[in-house]
Amino acid sequence: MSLQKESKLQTNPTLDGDTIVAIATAPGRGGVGIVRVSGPNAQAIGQTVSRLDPLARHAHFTPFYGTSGTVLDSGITLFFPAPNSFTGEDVIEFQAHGGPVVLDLLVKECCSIGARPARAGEFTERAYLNDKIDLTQAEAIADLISSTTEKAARNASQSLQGTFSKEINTLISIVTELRIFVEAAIDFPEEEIDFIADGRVLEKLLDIMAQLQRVQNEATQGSITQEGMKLVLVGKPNAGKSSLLNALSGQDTAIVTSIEGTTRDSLREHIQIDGMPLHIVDTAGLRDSEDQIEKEGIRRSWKEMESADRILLLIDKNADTTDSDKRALIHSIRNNEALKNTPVTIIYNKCDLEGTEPSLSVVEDITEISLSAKTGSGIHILKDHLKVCMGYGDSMEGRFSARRRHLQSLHEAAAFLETGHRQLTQAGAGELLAEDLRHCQSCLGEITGAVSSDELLGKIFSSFCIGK
Ligand SMILES: Nc1nc2c(ncn2[C@@H]2O[C@H](COP(=O)(O)OP(=O)(O)OP(=O)(O)O)[C@@H](O)[C@H]2O)c(=O)[nH]1
Ligand SMILES: [Mg+2]
Repeated sequence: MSLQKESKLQTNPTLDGDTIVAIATAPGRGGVGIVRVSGPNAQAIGQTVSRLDPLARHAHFTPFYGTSGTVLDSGITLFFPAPNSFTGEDVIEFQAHGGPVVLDLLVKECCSIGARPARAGEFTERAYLNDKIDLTQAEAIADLISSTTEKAARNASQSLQGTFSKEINTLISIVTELRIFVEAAIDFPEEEIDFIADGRVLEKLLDIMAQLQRVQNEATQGSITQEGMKLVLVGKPNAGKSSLLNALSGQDTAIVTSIEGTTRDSLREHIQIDGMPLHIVDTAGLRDSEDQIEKEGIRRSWKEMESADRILLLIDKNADTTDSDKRALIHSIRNNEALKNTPVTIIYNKCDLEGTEPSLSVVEDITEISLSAKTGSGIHILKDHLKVCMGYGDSMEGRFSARRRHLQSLHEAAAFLETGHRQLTQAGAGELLAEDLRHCQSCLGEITGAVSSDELLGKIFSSFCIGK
């Protein structure tokens, strides 16, 4: 067990030997509903409720008894003794009838005889702290449950099986190996000259950099498949933002009229392009307004842009002021501190009015697409462009799911390797390279949870729902 986990077990009040209970199945009515109990009192609770001594991993069909002797329900009692359970602790599962009232009664019963209600994600957190799964696998459970596409579910399942963790652990071990090699050479200076001169370290370092890059590419793919990209449609009133939202989603989601200022509030739609999830936000048109409601709408448009992965800036191709509009809007986006790095694509809408064909060009590093939201012509160009922006290919089946936090850690790990590479090639500084390799190692360790702060763990597990 890692030091971090040991200290967590000692300091976290939730791991002081409490027995926890929650409904593990989705809320609502169903044929079967499961109440799960984990912790040192689980077996005794199982015995009290079922009035028998459950055998390990044996399905007992029993009545479920309340303390007063009344039968609350009947169903299957299952006992998974530690450490061969999901959490690594003694676990009891009651498979009852799936009604909210009967399951609540069972939970209350368990609480009255030695359990307490579980917090969100607490079962998975215990599995992690008891070394049953690592952090990426814990996250994969949440991702699998919340997957919105088949591909996302497949990838999350792969991560849960440990595919992503294996990649990270391989990287950690080759980085560690190289670091030990470099440190040993530093301790024996006469050999240091050798190892730098004969290029073995450089060769190994380049190999690690290439492997990390490959994992980064796959993780990026996995993250897009899982989380999708947030696109925010902005522009002046009547540019056709709502029409574009409808064209992309294939539905009449947003109200479209020829009246400027039709959209007052941000409107969201979740769509897929060939399996790539997209969160599209239609916003209120940007203009100076004295209208209180419109002003608030415009404030929200700017707020939405702050969390965008990409801004689609719509311009009416037939407006007299097309060029100055473009310059003014780009200028106001780039002048906003929070948006200065957010990529922008310019959409010249209403190309049908001109009778021109849809097209794509790159002007001063910004992609400009000419299309018609109304007729749908050129929408496929925009879709292809979005796939390219996100590095998403139909044929590239990501092998595992990943989150933004993982990409961030991989990115930091790669940056340390690059610095280490410079230290080696430009300064021949073995000590500094060793230090960079150490930092790289801990960035990678953060992904699987080998190295992680309490704050990070709190953030990850609190995003789970109760019973997970
Ligand atoms: N000819 C043509 N008209 C379009 C096109 N796109 C939108 N329009 C028209 O332009 C007008 C405004 O469209 P909207 O989609 O409501 O524009 P908006 O940008 O959402 O406007 P606000 O919500 O007021 O900010 C409507 O009359 C649309 O039918 C297009 O590609 N071609
Ligand atoms: Mg609108």
